[in-house]
Amino acid sequence: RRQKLLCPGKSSYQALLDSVTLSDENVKFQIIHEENKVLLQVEIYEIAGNIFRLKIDEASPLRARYKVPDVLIKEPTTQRLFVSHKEAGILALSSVNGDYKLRVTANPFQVELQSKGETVMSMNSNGLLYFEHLQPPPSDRKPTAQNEETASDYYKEKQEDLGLWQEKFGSFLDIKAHGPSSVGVDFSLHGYDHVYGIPQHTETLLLKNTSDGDAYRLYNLDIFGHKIHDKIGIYGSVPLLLAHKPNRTSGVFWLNSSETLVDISTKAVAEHLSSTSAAETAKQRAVPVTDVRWMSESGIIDVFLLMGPTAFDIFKQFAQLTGTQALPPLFSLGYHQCRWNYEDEQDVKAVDAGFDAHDIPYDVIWLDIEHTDGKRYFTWDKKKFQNPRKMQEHLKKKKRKLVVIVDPHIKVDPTYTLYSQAKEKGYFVKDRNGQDFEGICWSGSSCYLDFTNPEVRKWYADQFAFKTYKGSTNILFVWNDMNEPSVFKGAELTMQKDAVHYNNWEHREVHNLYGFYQQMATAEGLIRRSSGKERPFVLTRSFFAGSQKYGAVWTGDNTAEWSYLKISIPMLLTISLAGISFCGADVGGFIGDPEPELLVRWYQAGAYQPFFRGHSNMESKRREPWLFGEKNTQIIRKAIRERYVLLPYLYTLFYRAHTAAEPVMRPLWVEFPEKTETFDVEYEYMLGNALLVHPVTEKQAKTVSVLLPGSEEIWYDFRKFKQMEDGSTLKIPVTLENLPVFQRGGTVIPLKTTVGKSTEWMIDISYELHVALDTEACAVGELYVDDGHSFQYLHKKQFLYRKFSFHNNILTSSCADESGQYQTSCVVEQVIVLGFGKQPTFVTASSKGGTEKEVIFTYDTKTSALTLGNLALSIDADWEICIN
Ligand code: MIG
Repeated sequence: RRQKLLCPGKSSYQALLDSVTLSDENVKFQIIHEENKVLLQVEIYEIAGNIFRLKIDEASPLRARYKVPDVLIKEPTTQRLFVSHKEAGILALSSVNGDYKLRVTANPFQVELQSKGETVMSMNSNGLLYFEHLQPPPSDRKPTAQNEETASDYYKEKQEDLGLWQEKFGSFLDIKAHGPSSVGVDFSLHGYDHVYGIPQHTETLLLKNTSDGDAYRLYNLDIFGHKIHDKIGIYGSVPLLLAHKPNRTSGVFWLNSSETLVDISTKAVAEHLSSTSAAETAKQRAVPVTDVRWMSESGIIDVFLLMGPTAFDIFKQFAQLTGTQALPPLFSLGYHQCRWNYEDEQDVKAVDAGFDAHDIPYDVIWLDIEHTDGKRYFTWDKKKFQNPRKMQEHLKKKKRKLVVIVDPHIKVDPTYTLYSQAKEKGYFVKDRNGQDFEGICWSGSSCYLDFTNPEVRKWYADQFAFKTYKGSTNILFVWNDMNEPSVFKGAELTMQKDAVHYNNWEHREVHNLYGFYQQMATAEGLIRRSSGKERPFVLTRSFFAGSQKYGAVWTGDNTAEWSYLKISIPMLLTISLAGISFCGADVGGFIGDPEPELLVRWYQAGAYQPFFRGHSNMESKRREPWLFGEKNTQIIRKAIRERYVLLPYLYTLFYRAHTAAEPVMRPLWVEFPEKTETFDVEYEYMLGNALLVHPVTEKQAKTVSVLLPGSEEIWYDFRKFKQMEDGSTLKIPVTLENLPVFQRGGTVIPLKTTVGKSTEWMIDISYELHVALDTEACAVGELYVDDGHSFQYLHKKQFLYRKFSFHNNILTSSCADESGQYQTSCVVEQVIVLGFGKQPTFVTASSKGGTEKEVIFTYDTKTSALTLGNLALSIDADWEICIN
């Protein structure tokens, strides 16, 4: 509210350019507010890799302000900025290579960032910088005799209106120990009218103008039955915004973990021309500008300007700061079967057997909160789960895994070791009076572990040791829920902002980081229980920038309605753009009961999304895939099997996400950055660079309109292999059986030739390559293989990274990374070349150093698909197939 009182106009801040100091690290100067005369320190950094960082803090604050720790993976490497020009009121800085210019204007204070002469962004150009300096609490102020009364009256009034020192939220009173401390500023993104990112909202991919409504809110909340098309924050947040135009993508990363609002407005302005002769002025065009105003309740201004210039550069830049996606264990890319709750050991066994009986592959069965002894996490319900180890041994024999839920609230119960230990060690978040904060959650009266404390995280991680976590085995993995944190009977069902964490920071400062820290500690615990050998799998509901390092996220409690299936696509794309590739939505919809058609459609969509889990609420009817009649079972089986066949491609994409920060699931515009018609497409997407997926999200759809972008592209039906007609938007007929998926010409997709009961049953199954030719009759693709579960790929370089390329009618398999080695007897059994011009006369295959052999082939003249069979070419060897 206080930030919002400030309207666009001339800023009251002035830069004191006499105070400029330059070092290898940064450029520093002070700015002053005209009225309150408080000095702020500005620091500008250039970070290697086309990133600029701008920090604004008080020059001498009453006490230190919160600076988000642990999100940046390291202190960024800075480069020296140079003063390229100085005149009265202007400081012009230049990057080492001269590509970037920063122009600081003194009065009013503004910063403009240019790349090779093009103004890309500016800061405070609307004058919305507003930085509340810390003040002594009112009682400490020494009123002078004359102003005593008026001052306190004034104070009271202001206070009530604007919540300076305390605020009421329903029956909850938030006492702000350190008073007002909000920060905010505006950025103008020049030439942009498409902006994306800042998850998590149930909103469109393209961010909307907020001028006549609510701002996008970043405040992690557990909102049961949340609505669609709402800008209220749910569960997780990543304060990264991307802006895109045909020749450039930029990013703004606002590193602040307190409640944050983002206002967006796009307008057209006259093109900014440096020389303004009459002739040129006449030529001026209207160009768009998007203004993005960030406002946070607390902390400092610490913002990273990611200069791209491509979307893939932005992903790399963000990953350079916050890390890349953890490489998931292969099993976690399989299908997950969850429910609140699988009741007991018999139920688990029966569901597990059901998958075999119905010939449906799956990897993981999940246990929700009811598996515990009275919601005491790390324990088991003694009646329902009498022998959890035995149950896990059973699953292990079937080469499957178990995931159990571990929430952050700890039941107040002195006989519960976790509680009594944490209590004794002082590991809980405190209330404003210094007592352990008590809230209500699943376990009744509960305390909340203070994960912001590194010692608590270490202790928590130790709880996952096999010896400590009774009944756990090495096939047990973890799910962190309720970690916004969710506090029943708390303001907005979360923790009071005046609760107190480690080092005396108020909850308001760290709120959006709470879930991030729990997942960090959990992942650490799973790594440590295996003495550093095994990759963890941890699913979290709440997240922040950097959560990708620790595992997967899901979109929380969606509803079993068509509109939620539909919105899950832009929601997952947005999360993916924000660095978190491993994401998914509850298949079927958590709340309610999907009609069978919706369930089927959801399985088909989920099979082509990064994290694939069926889940349902306690009140929902049972929903195992075989409960909806033979026909639906068969279609769901087919969808899940397609997922398993696709795993080599998906795993390779995750390797790219892990090593090169490329999102697994990506909006079309990322792959087709110059095709403006893709910029707002959100109901279809690319899986890697090769597959275009268009889930069916309409009831009883007979056709779907699919945009196949790029006039110079060739697209193929992924299953029928035939080339699609030209023309960018096609009406594709659909039946319940099929989900429209297309392979892009110029790509090679590695698949498995068949499926097994789970990923572990599939290790030795041979591969199949789908080589889709482009207009030049070329294609390239990759395959990444390792043991699928350990860190040996990292420590011992035990992996295979292969490259396939098709050129001049020769398909070659070569090594894409000589540093990796991995023993496997797996072979490529079959190759299908899509869009092959004519029936070949003969085909030969030869391994490097081996003999040439003739290859059996079939050619389909209708589809132009050439199938090469019985190849038996090792995946770890170099070979060639020549088609004559
Ligand atoms: O408020 O643990 O989003 O997946 O099944 C409900 C029970 C608490 C919310 C999660 C949901 C989970 C449920 N939890």
